[in-house]
Amino acid sequence: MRIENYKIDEHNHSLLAEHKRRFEFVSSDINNVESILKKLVDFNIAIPSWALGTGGTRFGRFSGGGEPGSIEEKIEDVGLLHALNKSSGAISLHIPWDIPKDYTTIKNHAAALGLKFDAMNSNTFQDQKDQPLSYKFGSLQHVDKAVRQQAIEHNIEVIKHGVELGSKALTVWLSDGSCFPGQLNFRKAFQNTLESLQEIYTALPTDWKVFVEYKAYEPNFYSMTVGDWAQSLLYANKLGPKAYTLVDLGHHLPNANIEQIVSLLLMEGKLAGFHFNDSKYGDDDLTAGSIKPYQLFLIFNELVEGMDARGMNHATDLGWMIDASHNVKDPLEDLLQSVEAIMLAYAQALLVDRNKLNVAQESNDVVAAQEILQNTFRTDVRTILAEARMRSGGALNPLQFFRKHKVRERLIKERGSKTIATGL
Ligand SMILES: [Mn+2]
Repeated sequence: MRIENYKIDEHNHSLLAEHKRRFEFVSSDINNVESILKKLVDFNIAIPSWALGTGGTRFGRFSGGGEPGSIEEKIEDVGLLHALNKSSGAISLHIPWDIPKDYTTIKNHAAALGLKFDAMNSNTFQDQKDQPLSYKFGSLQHVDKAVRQQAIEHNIEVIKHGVELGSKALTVWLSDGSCFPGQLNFRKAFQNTLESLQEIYTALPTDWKVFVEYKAYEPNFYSMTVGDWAQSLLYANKLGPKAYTLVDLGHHLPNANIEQIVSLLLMEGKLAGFHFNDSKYGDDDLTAGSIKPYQLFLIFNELVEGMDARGMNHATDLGWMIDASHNVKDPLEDLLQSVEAIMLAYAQALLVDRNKLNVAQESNDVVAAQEILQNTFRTDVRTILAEARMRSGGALNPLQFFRKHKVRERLIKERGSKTIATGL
């Protein structure tokens, strides 16, 4: 299904008077509101193909209706999100879950909805049907060269699919590691992984990047071979200038200072970008900003500061993606909430008075520094974001539109109530 533009216009018209009143009130306190609006208009967050269906836990999965059953329908769903919020203009595909049959058709389909192809994701964390060798004891780290070779070839195949679609990056997340002490020789596991990554790196086109994603634990519970940002950075530095460290917010040990990690990776020019989600305990994959919105703001505060220090383009120089899973919510509603939360954190970070903060830091004025950040965080910028959305042709209130116009009901009517999205 497609959302008709006139319906968005009608929706915006019905909310316009109230929106204008709020926008004028809030923007009167902000001196650079036009430049902030421009940055918000430019900023987009990619949607991963696997977040469009209901996720699950190891205890079960409760599918909703109207889930996308094919790559075409997944692209269509991201198109719906993008039509409403104008900030979801890219999809991130996962191989082998999303192998395109005909590149041209898929590319045209995405382009018609204003979508690009973000980073491609490989999968060596599970065995596929008819796969000759198993990844039970790892993939790129495996003690058997033949298993490593199979995983290398898979990653190279993912790059080839991405080249056809116009993607520019490969994200490698490995579940490699060990579950018990003594199972692995850490050094050999690292060296095997590095050698394997080097072969993949060699296959990268000149204008491509490889993102090395780390994770502290799960599915391996004693050691992970790319377990934290230090290990990822070791690989990225040894691989070369096209390799970067990818931060997934849920992949840290509890209470890690992610904003500091981000700041230092940016300083080193090695930050790839983000997988946004939120968590209370571990890799919970909850809606971005739903548990720790202040942390999300502090991360964006470092991102904006660090990118500006290096003269980077906020919208295009890093990879921005959601990596979440929705066990009890409508996935599309959940994604609208996540994108909103990310954009709000970004908007607030743009509002931070950097000069004042710098003065407070240089004079050890701890109270003033804290006040600057907290006052900004407590500024309600929802109407600024709504204004940016409306100017781009999106809806003033995407979630309200989604419900009022019964988008999910229409998808169920088209696709049926028993569809199950491929992937996790
Ligand atoms: Mn991730």
